[in-house]
Amino acid sequence: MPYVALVGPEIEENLSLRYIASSLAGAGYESEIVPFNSEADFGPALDAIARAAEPPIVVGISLAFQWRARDFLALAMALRERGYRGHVTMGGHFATFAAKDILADFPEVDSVVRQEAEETMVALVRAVEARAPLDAIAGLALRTPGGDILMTPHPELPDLAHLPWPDRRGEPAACFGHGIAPLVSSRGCYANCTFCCIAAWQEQSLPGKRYRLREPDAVADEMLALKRDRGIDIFVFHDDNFFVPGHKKNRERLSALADALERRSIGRFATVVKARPTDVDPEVFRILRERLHCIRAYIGVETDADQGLATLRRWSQSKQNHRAFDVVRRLDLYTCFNMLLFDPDTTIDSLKTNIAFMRFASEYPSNFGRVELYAGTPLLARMLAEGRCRGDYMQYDYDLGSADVERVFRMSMDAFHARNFGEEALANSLMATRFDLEVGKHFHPDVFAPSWLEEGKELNRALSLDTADGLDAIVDRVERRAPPEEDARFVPTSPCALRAVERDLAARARDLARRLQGAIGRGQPLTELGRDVATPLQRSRETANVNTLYSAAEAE
Ligand code: B12
Ligand code: SF4
Repeated sequence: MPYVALVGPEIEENLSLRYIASSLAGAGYESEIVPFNSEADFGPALDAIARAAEPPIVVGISLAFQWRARDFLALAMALRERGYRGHVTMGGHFATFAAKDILADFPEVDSVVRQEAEETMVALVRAVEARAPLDAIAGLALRTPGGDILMTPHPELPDLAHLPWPDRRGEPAACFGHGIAPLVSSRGCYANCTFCCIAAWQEQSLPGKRYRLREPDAVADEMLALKRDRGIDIFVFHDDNFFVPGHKKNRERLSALADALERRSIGRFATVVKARPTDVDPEVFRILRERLHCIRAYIGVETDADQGLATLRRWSQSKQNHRAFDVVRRLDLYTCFNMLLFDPDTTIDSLKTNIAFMRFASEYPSNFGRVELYAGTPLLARMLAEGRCRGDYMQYDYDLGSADVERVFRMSMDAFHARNFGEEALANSLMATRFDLEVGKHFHPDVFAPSWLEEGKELNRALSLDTADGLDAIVDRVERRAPPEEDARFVPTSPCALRAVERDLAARARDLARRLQGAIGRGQPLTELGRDVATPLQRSRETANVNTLYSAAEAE
């Protein structure tokens, strides 16, 4: 029986692969999902395909995360080295935008499936099985016999109303025994931020609109099935943006979903969503909180500085950021956010504004970093045009707008990398503790002590304020023109001082999670995993290197 191997990160149920798997199943093809989450999975992933009793007819490799592209390309190389002779294809955002370069540089890869892939992948597998030509299939990038790269026509987007639900094989994640599932009620986002590959990708298919929706009843049907068949209580909406433009439309859409769930008597459940600050309207969020039982809304603040809002084309203003947090505070809704402190135009003043915002919202978990230049984005195009990029299509690097800001960036990454992006990054694990608390409060109010939530907020506040203090101290040092050669010995942000704060807060968080678990008396807290659901497992190492992984494979 011909089958397809689908390789990608399975940090949680990977909807990209699982939507493709269910479409393949609908066409009569089995698939194997091969997780490749980190370097440690390289050998097992390779073996799963290269040592299979029967090789898959097609290997589909996900290149949704650009920072992992080298790892996945290394896998394609190692597969060929091990003698795999079937068709190797790639897909996802990065693969779509870099299709020509990938096919030109990696002969191991036969094709790239561009854009949303459910239907193209079925057509591709059918054609490979029948040994039929591939150039009649829309949505592909191919190498011609002459070595040129052929882009077949842009594909039709799949009709969300008719796509089979994602394949849910395997055990679901859980928090205190409450099953967790990711799902989507839409694809795309109406906004058009300069740094966002989602907007750039959707713009290719639906110019000017950039999103499409599923009907509330269809979403409610999927949620009910997940609840009944898999014991899911917590629904994590991975929609790029759970909201549509216009508060009235959002009120109607959210109410329609809540009504549909009530009609189905779904019982107790909770949701997790993502919003832009401009989506946060008191009435929309009241419905979200009270009727869709939202226990966490990520709010994409990204920047509060007028300069950053313009550079990133956020279509939002500082007052809207502040208003959004006033609304969630009034609703006592758990929120988290990221700050893109560093972008190509960042000034010292923008840094100060953004650090002040971290203080303003300090009881909510946050993280900060630099804007990366993702393939396909207007920001990358601008930086290339300005001659400011280093590296190549695989990963572009750049210097910030001024030497002072660059110095602040270097010092803050040295100081805060472990806290923000390390293996046990406290910025992530405290989000998990806060999630545990919200799950306890929502599902177990009878045993939940309100003081625990205050303790949780205090932990978040302590971390945010410590980070803000450190960043302010760095900015101050740079503004005072203190000697750069002594930056590494700067005491307020020395690893020793920062790690001591982190150890203390981590111990308090574990203690809090243990007390919570003792009271609830079932399942495990997410704190034990060290990360929240849907919280980016930040890159723990610099981008892995093709040669390192590839030689590891050769050595086996
Ligand atoms: C869920 C999610 C996660 C989950 C990961 C879940 C998992 N896979 O295990 C979590 C929360 C852990 C996560 C983490 C991160 N994420 Co994330 N994440 C998403 C999100 C919101 C949804 C993905 C999804 O499931 N969509 C629904 C499915 C159905 O759509 P899809 O993924 O587009 O899949 C379709 C096509 O892309 C294509 N396709 C995809 N894969 C494949 C494979 C093959 C073989 C083929 C043929 C086609 C194909 O076909 C699919 C079906 O139509 C996306 C946004 C987005 N729209 O993709 C960001 C996104 C992918 N994440 C992003 C980033 C940056 C990260 C982090 C690096 C953030 C950080 N700073 O730490 C981390 C990295 C994690 C890691 N360790 O690698 C960026 C990637 C940008 C880029 N070009 O690299 C995105 C696009 C968000 C953004 N605004 O920029 N993320
Ligand atoms: S709001 Fe978020 S998802 Fe939408 S375009 Fe901007 S960064 Fe992308």
